[in-house]
Amino acid sequence: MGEPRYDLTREEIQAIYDLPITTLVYLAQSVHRRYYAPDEIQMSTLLSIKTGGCKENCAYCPQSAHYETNVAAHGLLPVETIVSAAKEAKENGSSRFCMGAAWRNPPKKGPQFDQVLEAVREVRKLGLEVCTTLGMLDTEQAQQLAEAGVYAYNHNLDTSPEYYGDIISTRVYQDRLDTLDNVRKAGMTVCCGGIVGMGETKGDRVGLLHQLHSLSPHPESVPVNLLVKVEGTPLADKDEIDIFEMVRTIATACIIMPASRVRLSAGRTQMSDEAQALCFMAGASSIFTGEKLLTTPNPGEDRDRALFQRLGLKPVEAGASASEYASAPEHASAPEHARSGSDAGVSCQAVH
Ligand code: SAM
Ligand code: DTB
Ligand code: SF4
Repeated sequence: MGEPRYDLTREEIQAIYDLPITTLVYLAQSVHRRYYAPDEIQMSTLLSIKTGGCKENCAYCPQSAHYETNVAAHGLLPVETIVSAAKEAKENGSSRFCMGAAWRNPPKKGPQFDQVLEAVREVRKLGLEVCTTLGMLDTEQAQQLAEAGVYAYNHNLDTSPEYYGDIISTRVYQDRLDTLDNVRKAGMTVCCGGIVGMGETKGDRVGLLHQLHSLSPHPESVPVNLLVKVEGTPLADKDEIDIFEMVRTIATACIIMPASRVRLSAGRTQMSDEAQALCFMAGASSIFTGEKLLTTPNPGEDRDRALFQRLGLKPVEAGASASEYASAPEHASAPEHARSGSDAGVSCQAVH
């Protein structure tokens, strides 16, 4: 008691995932509202600061140099361009600004990495939480990013260890785990999740959830992406996945990582308003806003504003989530039993 659990087995997580959807969503929502206000959605904005030409061969990714896609590649953006995009994001209600670069790993020390560090310092000054996703990091790079003011580092495990090799062959699962370790040791928070709809089995989705659950501490934020099928990538013609698998993945993530903020990430353009609402009911409490994710379309401010209005949801104010997770005000004000870490236990009792 007192701490979230990290020891649920794959079978136990599978049993949660397989609950009748009514029970699953109810449990996820019950757990979620012990940690977070049920009507608040945190908004992040993405900017691709270096696009295309990536050496990795991630089968879903339009930015891989291994595939011919329509992405307009560009080198690292100037700091001023990044800062003006961050200002606009803040004006549009985002509390977190996430800079993504299509790198296998950022170049070692030198002008490019210095430019990233400068951009981080400048965006931080705007009062936004800074997130970066730049590929694999060594200990020193992680330390430098943390010192420059990076609050969260996004680095996804994407799928189960067993399916990983079918999706990416230019790196291994352990490479990702090593970077996550370096990020933790440098004191940044971890943003780590995956993709649903890549032709994986239900067992693979549960395998990913099990990996995320086993990270101690849990990733503070867990992005769940629905595959955006991009022409030219090997996954362009994958069959549509049943959207309830997305809902189940989100709900299970909320139950087994009770204090983590689960983000309904890529793929919202293909989802109906009703499907998105179901994801919020299943405990998703964060989205990416703006017309574009990194290179693919996103619903945009107008559609999101209309959806929030219909659903009675509101954005978390900029700056308010800077102390997200254990020290967040909503956690501090949660009743003691709610912070006792018994949530996953409650869910499991319901399962067994
Ligand atoms: N290169 C860095 C890396 O791989 O960590 C950072 C950028 S990468 C584009 C960030 C994440 O976006 C990937 O880990 C993947 O989960 C997600 N992603 C990329 N393409 C996607 C797609 N077509 N559909 C859904 N998610 C995607
Ligand atoms: C994450 O899990 N999803 C975001 C963010 N982390 C960096 C990226 C989604 C990218 C979707 C494809 C694209 O727009 O290029
Ligand atoms: Fe490169 Fe990241 Fe795309 Fe993989 S997901 S190809 S590492 S940009």
